[in-house]
Amino acid sequence: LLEARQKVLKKNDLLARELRRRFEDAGVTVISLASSPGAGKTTLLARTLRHFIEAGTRVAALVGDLATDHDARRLRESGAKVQQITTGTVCHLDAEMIESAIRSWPLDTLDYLFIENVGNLVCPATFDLGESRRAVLFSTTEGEDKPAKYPPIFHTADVAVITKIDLAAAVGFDRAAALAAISSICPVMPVIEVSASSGEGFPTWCRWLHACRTLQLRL
Ligand SMILES: Nc1nc2c(ncn2[C@@H]2O[C@H](COP(=O)(O)OP(=O)(O)O)[C@@H](O)[C@H]2O)c(=O)[nH]1
Ligand SMILES: [Mg+2]
Repeated sequence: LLEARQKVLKKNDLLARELRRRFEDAGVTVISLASSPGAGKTTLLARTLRHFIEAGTRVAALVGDLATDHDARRLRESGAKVQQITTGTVCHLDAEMIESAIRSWPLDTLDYLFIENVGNLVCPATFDLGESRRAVLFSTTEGEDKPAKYPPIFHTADVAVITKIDLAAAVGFDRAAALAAISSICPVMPVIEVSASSGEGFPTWCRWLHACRTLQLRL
């Protein structure tokens, strides 16, 4: 079983490496979002797509769920090209799913491609999607100890995003404990605190996205 699992991961890693090369050659910055269900990935992404489209930035998104195209329909309202990937019983996206979703996409017409992973803090940690940067989100309503409970996804992420900060006071969110939990797992992890509803912290999220792209284009 272990051998079979290692083979699957190796195959995924090779394909992800190839995807990353294609994304870099096309000049597209690929940002993936992982979180537990309901942490606010789609809401943040919808606001991000709207904001970028208004600014004339070329954006598209892939979104993974076990079933339904609800999120893709929500995200398409921004005007961006969006494709839903339904995984059936699979609890994460993998590089093969990404490759087949973008096969006919002219990548060089994009500045950013966002990938919303299946809601889950466990399985997405193991699967490289060829993304440039990975964001892990957790909301003020989920408790402060998520990083301590699910270290692997935090280890593989480039930024931690605390979402729904408009609800922090109402749910008694202990901000200092949450920041300590993140830094105990990843001492140098940047943290962004945002409310996709009120827009608080949203400019910081956008600045981080811009920095990712600037860095990629410079390298
Ligand atoms: N108050 C508040 N609610 C939010 C925020 N972001 C998302 N939500 C709500 O949380 C629920 C789940 O959000 P969704 O974006 O679908 O989460 P996903 O499953 O991670 O994609 C929805 O009812 C959203 O309206 C936020 O910043 N503040
Ligand atoms: Mg969603």
